[in-house]
Amino acid sequence: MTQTSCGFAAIVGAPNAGKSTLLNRLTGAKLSIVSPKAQTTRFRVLGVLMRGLAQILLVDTPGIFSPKRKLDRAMVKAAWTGAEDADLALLIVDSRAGATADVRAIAGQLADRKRRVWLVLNKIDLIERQDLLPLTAAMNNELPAEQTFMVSAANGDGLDRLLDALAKAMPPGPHLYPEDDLTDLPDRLLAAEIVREQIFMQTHEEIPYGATVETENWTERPDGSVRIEATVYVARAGHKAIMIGDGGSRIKQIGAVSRRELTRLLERPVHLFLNVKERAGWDEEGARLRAIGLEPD
Ligand SMILES: Nc1nc2c(ncn2[C@@H]2O[C@H](COP(=O)(O)OP(=O)(O)OP(=O)(O)O)[C@@H](O)[C@H]2O)c(=O)[nH]1
Ligand SMILES: [Mg+2]
Repeated sequence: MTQTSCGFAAIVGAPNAGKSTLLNRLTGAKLSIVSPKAQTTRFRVLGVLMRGLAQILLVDTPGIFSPKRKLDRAMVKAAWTGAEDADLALLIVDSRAGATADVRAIAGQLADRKRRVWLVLNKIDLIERQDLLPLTAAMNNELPAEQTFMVSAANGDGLDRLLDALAKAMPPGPHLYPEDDLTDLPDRLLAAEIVREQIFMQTHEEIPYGATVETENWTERPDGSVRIEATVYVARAGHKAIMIGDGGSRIKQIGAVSRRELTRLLERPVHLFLNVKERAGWDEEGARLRAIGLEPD
């Protein structure tokens, strides 16, 4: 008799390694936001993946770094909880950045925690093949990885092999999610994340790190469209002016691109209203962190 299998694989690593890109590419869906800036992801994002009879539950996590603010501590805690709760941790390494001190430290901690770890060297499209061997050796010095994969989450290289291996590694058992589910991310949170992605793309320096987005109102309209109201909280008065831009140009542009993206993802017309509010210290405020699914300390 054929048997189903199901398990969790957590995608962990330093900020900017390509974890969210990998989740999106493997699931073929936009579940987790991506930007060229570090510390884009703030909470765990689940992707449900079917491969034959195997259900692979992939968990994207925030990058692991030295946390300072309550927000940062909750992000890093969410990453480690993701790794702890999983059957397997995929340690994603940016091949171009190499075996940095930060990556070595994460590897050391995974080894100490005695997690099953697979090493995934990402962004191989950016480096010479001959540089991969020394990197593999350096990383395997830090932790005993069961397997090593060399991939490009951006162009898909090497991902078939990774998927086959993941499917094989899932423990026998019933599927935990319906087969056509893609994620457990609520639409309200997805909408807030899409806006936050545009903030990461369109603002710079400390602005994106000092901002959070919450969906305040969600109204399905009789004509099949949806009206979404979201608040962008910024940490300082100066940030508010930059977020809004000259004559409202910046927030308009953030709204325009977000609306287009949400129309595509939700497959219906979207009316998006963004309101920017100054809220000093939101990043130390339990309620703001819980609003995005984090567990503050
Ligand atoms: N060239 C190339 N770029 C990649 C690849 N994977 C990811 N990127 C880029 O790397 C940047 C960071 O990608 P993310 O997926 O946001 O990285 P992350 O690890 O989720 O980052 P945090 O959420 O901040 O921890 C983005 O600009 C991606 O487009 C890859 O395989 N090749
Ligand atoms: Mg990410």
